[in-house]
Amino acid sequence: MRNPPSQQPDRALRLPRRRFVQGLASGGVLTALGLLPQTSRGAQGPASSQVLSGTDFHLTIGESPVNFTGRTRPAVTVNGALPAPLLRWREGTTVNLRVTNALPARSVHGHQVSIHWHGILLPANMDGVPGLSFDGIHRGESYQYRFAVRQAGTYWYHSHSSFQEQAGLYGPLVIDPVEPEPFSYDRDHVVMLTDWTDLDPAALFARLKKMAGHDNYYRRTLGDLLRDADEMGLKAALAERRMWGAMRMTPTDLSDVNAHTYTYLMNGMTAAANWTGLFRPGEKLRLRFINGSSMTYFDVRIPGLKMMVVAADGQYVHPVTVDELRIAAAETFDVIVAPTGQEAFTLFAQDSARTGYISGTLATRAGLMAPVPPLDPRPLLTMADMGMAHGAGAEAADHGAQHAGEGHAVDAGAHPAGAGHAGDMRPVHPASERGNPLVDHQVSNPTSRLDDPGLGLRDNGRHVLTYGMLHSAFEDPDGRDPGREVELHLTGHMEKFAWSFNGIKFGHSEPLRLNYGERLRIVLVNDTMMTHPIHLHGMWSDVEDDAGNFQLRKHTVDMPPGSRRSYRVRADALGTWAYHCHLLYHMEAGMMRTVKVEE
Ligand SMILES: [Cu+2]
Repeated sequence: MRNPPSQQPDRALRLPRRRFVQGLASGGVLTALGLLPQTSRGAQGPASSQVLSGTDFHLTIGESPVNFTGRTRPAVTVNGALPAPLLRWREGTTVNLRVTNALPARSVHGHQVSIHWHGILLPANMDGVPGLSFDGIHRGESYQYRFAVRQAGTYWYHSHSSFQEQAGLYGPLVIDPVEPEPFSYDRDHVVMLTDWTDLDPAALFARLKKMAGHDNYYRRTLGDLLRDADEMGLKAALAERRMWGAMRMTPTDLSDVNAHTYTYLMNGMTAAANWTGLFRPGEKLRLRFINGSSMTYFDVRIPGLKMMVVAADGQYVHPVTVDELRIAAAETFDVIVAPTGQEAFTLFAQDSARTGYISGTLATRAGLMAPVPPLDPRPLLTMADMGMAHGAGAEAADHGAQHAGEGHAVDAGAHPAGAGHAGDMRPVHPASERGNPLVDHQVSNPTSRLDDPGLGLRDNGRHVLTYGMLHSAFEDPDGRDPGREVELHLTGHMEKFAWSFNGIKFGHSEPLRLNYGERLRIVLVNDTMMTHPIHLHGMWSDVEDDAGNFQLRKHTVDMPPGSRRSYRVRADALGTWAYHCHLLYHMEAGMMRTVKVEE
């Protein structure tokens, strides 16, 4: 006879031992049956899946059935796990990683695989990007990665082949340092946030090309218009609407893909499965947040707890204490928390478009939960978010519409009066953007926005992390001033789902050539209305403050809509590297360049 589920908290452990991966049955299936998601397996988190440490690893990439939604789908897994095993390396050692492609013959996920070690300094032929670093790993074959570990911190690894990252091929990477760390804690938990879809990712990409707005059906209504007219006057409200129309989007287009398509996961578990990280009262916990999503920005907080941010992208920062942080795809943040006064706290990560969330729990024992907050209201993009001069509504709106419709370079003289002020950075747009059918917008007044918490996080009553608050805990490791400057514009066309640098898709672009040993400045201007986390392989991106000084070492630099940010790069890694937006479908659509570092 079966016991009622409430008396069987460890029921998941007795499920038939099929090759289901971590977190799945306790996600979709059990929830669908209305069972309580109190699995002791879940309570142990990723530690109960696989932690591999040392210097020699064998990783086998295959397909495993998962079920996060009630439907069983094929995921791409490493050693049968999703996320892939937590790899624990030690700075100063040399790691050997044998990666075998065991995908089945008719896998929808392709016949060639790869693993890229995100944010890791290594020789170019160990970087794992098919076509640039090596040929990829074909079915039945293996590739031997071997490199010296020259850094420490929280990183991750993922496939760089077709859409396998979306299908589950991602895992956490923790490197223990040689030197003592500048902070203390009693135990650490990896918190890896990802987005899962039951769709074949290639089909999702095809849908984006056909219907880029599929997941953004919040059209504004007549009621909204009247409310706007009340606030800004009818003429301005109508003009603003015209502008949005000309830009082929609405102020609610915040993400290309969201919870209408995705199920968000924490360490490979759904919110219902409630991943739980344990603590003993009085302990300090180090949480290693990793955003391994393909397309999702998460806003993370733990109601009732302050988070002291101690590292960004694996690199120490001067500690800064916040209530909330936004984590772009591919970024990592390490925070220290000191849970006290409650037995359970909710780890809450809502997507930046406020369509869904993933949550888990920090608790003194398995099976506890704290209240899960509601989603914040859905924010609206404003003219300022587009880097548009924010003058009187109508005038600025007409101006915006004109750019959007014609897609030509900005004539500075055409700016509405009052838009300019001292210190304005009037961008000179690359000639390749002019008359380009793949460019639907150009920014006229971009700023760094380093002090802007971001859309949906302003004035929310919480203390929210910004890039401006993050300062590396070390001086500029290079020390030289940049010898030259390269400016690149992030460009796109919303409706065509076309994404590029300077209006030129990857397939048509020339490599960006760096001279071995040089220190240069890269300036990025985001001419689109979406955020783009930009990742340079093989070398650090040393983000500058508004005065052009070294501020923050990163491997992935978030670029909000309409922003202009600069960073220094030391071209100290010979060879061919990838440089791209880390939103998977933006990269696939063409927002990628080859970087060649040559003698
Ligand atoms: Cu992008």
